[in-house]
Amino acid sequence: MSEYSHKEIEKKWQDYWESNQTFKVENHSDLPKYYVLDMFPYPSGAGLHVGHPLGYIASDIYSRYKRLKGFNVLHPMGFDSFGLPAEQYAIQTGQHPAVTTEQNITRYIEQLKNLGFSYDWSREVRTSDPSYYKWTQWIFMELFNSWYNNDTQQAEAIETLTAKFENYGNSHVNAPCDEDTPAFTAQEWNVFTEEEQYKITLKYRLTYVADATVNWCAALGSVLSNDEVKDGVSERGGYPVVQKLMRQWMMRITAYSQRLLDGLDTVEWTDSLKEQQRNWIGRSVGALVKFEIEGKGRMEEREERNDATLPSSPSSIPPNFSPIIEVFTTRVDTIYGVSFMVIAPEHELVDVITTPEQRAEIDAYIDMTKKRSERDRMSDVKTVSGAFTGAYVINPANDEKVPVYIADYVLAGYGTGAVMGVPSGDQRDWNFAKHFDLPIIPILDAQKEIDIQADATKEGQYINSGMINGMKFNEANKTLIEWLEERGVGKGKINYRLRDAVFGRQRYWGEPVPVYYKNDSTGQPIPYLLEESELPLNLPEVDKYLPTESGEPPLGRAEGWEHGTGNAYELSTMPGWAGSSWYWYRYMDSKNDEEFASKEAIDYWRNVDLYIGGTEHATGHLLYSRFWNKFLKDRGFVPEEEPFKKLINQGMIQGRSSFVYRVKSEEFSKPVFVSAGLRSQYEVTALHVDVNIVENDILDIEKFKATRFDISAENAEFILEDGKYHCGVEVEKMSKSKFNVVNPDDIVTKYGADTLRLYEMFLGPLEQAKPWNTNGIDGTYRFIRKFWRLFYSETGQWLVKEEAAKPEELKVLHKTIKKIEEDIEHFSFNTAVSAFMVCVNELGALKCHSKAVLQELVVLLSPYAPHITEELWDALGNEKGMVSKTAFPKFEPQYVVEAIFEYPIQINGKVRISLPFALDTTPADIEKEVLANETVQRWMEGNVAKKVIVVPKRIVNVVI
Ligand code: ANZ
Repeated sequence: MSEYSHKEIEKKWQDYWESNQTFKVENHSDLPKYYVLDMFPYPSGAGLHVGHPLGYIASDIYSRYKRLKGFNVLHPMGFDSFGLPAEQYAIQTGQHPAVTTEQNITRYIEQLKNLGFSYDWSREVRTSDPSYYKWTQWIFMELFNSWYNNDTQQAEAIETLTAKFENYGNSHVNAPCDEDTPAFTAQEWNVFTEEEQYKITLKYRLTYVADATVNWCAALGSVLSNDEVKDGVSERGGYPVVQKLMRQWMMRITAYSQRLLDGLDTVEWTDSLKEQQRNWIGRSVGALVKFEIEGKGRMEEREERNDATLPSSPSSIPPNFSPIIEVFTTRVDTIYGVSFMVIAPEHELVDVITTPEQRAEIDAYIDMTKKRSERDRMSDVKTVSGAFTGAYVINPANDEKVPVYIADYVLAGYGTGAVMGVPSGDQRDWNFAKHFDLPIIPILDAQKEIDIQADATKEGQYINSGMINGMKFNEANKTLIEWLEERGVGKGKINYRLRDAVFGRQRYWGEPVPVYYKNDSTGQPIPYLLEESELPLNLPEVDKYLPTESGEPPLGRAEGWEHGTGNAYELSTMPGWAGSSWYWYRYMDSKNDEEFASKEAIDYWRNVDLYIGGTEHATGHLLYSRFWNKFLKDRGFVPEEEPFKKLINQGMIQGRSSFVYRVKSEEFSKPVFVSAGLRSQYEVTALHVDVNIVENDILDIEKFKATRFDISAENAEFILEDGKYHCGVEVEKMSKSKFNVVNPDDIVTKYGADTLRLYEMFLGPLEQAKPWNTNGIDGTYRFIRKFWRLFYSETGQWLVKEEAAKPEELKVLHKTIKKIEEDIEHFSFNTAVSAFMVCVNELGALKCHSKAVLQELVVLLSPYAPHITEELWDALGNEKGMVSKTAFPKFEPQYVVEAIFEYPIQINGKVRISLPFALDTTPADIEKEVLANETVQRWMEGNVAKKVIVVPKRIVNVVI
């Protein structure tokens, strides 16, 4: 093929790679391994737009580069194919989500294949496929069969827990468990019935059922995780989300809080991403302090009347009630500044301590709080509100009596849901004290009344502060914690903001949870796991994808869907993040029926070396994946503590919207549109126009007329500039509603995948957000054709010769090799593309046709533009279809060393001129030429040189 035809070339090589399985990799090799992973897509009905492949192009370039560098590279692709959109569509159309999902995947694969990615497609995974979700269910079962041992700092099989119970009861067990876990001795354990024992273990398992406050989205009919809720509405669809208490499957991710933090120090992620995870986990070092309740609460009233249940009581007093409120504080040093206590409106003691006089006020306040989400409550720092319970507690440090309030700035789910209010230490407390006219007790010498949040760690000595008077921060803390511990009224405590993860969705299109229920002796349903041999538990057919009339999830509609006889299956399905929390292992061995991946495969590939994807997964997917990975490691299934060694977030490609301007005038009987440059002369309304009928910002008026029926554009009038209609431009999110979606297929048809790949990289640094601009693509397309011209003449003649390369050509080549290698290593793909452009221009100017040079350049460019380079590699007479399997060109420094040196020439110690000499010129020849030079002779003013000193590659000095 002597004329560059991207259509023919790209199709030819894509077919060749496919039929020859060029990119299939084995799970063993003498070569070192390298695993490059893209965050796999959810196959949406809209297909890919040009923003989606950005990360995939970068990862493909890197994969191809690593292959050339001698690595065995695993580079797979698959689909995160359970999820809400397919289900919403199913609800609207009655189409089974499996059908639309399949269609969407087919379309995605077609689009991805058009771009020439070097995926090993034989390893493709789909999370909604039973052969895949069988293993998601299996991991769930492993989690259910495990507990977390704080002493060994790892998950262990549940049998090691029951062995401890048998020998010591649970007093020696140091493990996260449900709050209502009773204490028992070995003797007691051993006489429990099997059922009682089983129920105890349910409180320790890494997945468990609990009542949890969840984000309930009625419109979506489902629970959402915190990272799926943005500003009080669902991220998908923007529907209202409210707080609701529901019985849910949960995952004990909090057991891993510290390890999730520690692991961040061992991975190569950006600082900002690590910081987001650290904040999400939210470690605080502080103390728990017990305040005894005093005063006229209902508790006392109860004692007076000697009556356990008060007549007006909406709830009863907790069984293990002790008259204490425990607070969590990070500033125990401020305890002498406490002038009130605030507990969360949901705190279990609110009801118990509220006095009859205060009840109405408290009830009204609680009602108000229910309407606010946790997020609103946290982010609102301005509104000061609260209500007095009528009760008091005693500060254990100084025996002072302080009033107890409820206020919604205190969150029920954090710490103990109670805080000691220190107006002189905390801004919110200060605001609160001012509002309710509570005392502000200064505690540091550096402090004035207004000088709140004095950083005690830096300066200041405590005043009016009992046992810590005159001390500095660290000493004060230490002294206080010791003192509290000695008296049993407090202890040091590390708290995490991270919450256990809700693991249930009331939806159809997700993994069924491999659990069924059997009633216990009291008639309560108790969850039991399926046998491993019963997996996968297939998603049953239902008549509709909606909840049942009685409000059960859609799986409640499945007829005859039960385990054995009459044991109901769990009706909720797993959340979106289940299937994506382990998928990188499935790629290692995606066809395995016996295991989620074979041990050999896992031991060879270990973990992901380079992971590329969007920032939106910072606290969701990336935390859950790390959690499951650590769990799998604890149980001996995988070797590495962290799943993703290096992670890069590609920046978002924004849309470049085009606008037309409709004149807002009654005068005209038909619609009138004015070109952008003239719009200031009229009163106009800007309307989005489809970017696909705009080229270089010029509107294709005929197409516009034919497509905009909504504004009866077919008889519209256009006010033009130089005969053309110029569109206005704005950068916005790429989305259908803004008519700025550019489809990669269209670009590929017009310019080819190689050009698209180069252009996407050329747009700017990978990690930055940048607007798509189709206008610039011509330049890249020209580059590709110029590159082709080094091999074929305009008339289609083969230009490449076996002749030896000239030094200038070698210099250009090796300069480029060095630059490209450095750039790829630093993921600086945009600068690499410019370097290629410079190189091709320079070789063009040198009329370079040397095979030795051009063949190296072909290899160098192949990761970026795999099709054209495969074609030329073949034309150069190399092994067909193998440009990706050759070696990356080796940089030879000697070719780039400057061949000439500009010598400064001194006459009697003063530099007068400079003269260039080839580096291999002998000092004798330099001396001769310097003395013969006219300018030098003029400066010598007829004198004879006494001495000429030539310092090679430094200087020449002529002494007269
Ligand atoms: C007294 C104090 C004095 C506090 C002072 C701070 C400054 P982090 O770092 O986020 O862990 N707190 C405790 N539980 C809370 C809850 N459930 N809702 C809202 N606030 C809560 O913050 C811990 C600090 O936040 C704790 O330390 C407590 O206020 C408050 F000068 O106790 B501090």
